Amino acid sequence: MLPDMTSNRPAPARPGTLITVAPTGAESEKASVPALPVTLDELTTTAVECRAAGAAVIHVHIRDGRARPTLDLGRLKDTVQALRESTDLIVQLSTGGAVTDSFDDRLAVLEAAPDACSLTCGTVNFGDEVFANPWPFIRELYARTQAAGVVPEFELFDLGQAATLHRLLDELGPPHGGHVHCDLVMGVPGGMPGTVAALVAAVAALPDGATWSATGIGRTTLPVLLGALGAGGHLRVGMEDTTTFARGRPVARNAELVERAATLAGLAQRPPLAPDEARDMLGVSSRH
Ligand code: KMH
Ligand code: ZN
Repeated sequence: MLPDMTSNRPAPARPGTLITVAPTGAESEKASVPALPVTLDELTTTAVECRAAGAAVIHVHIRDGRARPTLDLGRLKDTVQALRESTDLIVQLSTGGAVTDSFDDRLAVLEAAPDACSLTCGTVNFGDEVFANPWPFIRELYARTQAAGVVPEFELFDLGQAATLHRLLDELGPPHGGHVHCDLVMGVPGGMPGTVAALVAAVAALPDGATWSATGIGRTTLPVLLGALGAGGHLRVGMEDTTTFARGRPVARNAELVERAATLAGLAQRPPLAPDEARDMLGVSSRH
């Protein structure tokens, strides 16, 4: 008779799946993607729908009155406030912005006092553009997150960026909240490919004890999502990363991407974490 390999094993401490929704981004144009949420009303409606569908974190890029990407501080503050009033989602502001944003404007994002922010760990070719993140900028941004009490999510677009994350932690110590959480952004033209092989290599390079999510750009969305679930990771989905739900079928609402992720996480026996469970995991204090 075979031994029972399942008895007396501790249950995994965190069996759930953190789902982050990235609803807007800086790259798609409203004129070509009408479902993209660009106004504050559209964003808060999206946030409420995505919360109901299983999201716990919202990764936010905002647009100006003409739907162009902006890092206007007043708008960012209004956005943080409106999202806090309409949902209990963890509000993560992008410090990546658009490839055209200045380092000073990207640093100033923290003044909008979000719960969390993205922090990209290196420069990457970004299609025909360059998403610039030189070491002095990364270091300064990280130091400011520590001073401001904002929890960073370390964005890795390529394998070598894990070395910069280790350097950051070695030189400046742990992030606010004490926990390291990374997001693998895969399939950007110029970054690591959106493949399971690349995902496994990137996860192996992360610091001990770190949690991670992954997102695949465009047609890599589903392979990366399925690979991340299988490898014990968390998920980021949203129209920042893909505007196509299936071949020839545009995304109608961000919430349908969250619903699909939540369904697959449930099938994997790792249902979505609620925002308070996500706060606990990420070290984000409650502001409600
Ligand atoms: N829009 C890209 C240039 C982030 O939000 O921190 C950068 C980006 C990463 O989306
Ligand atoms: Zn972003």
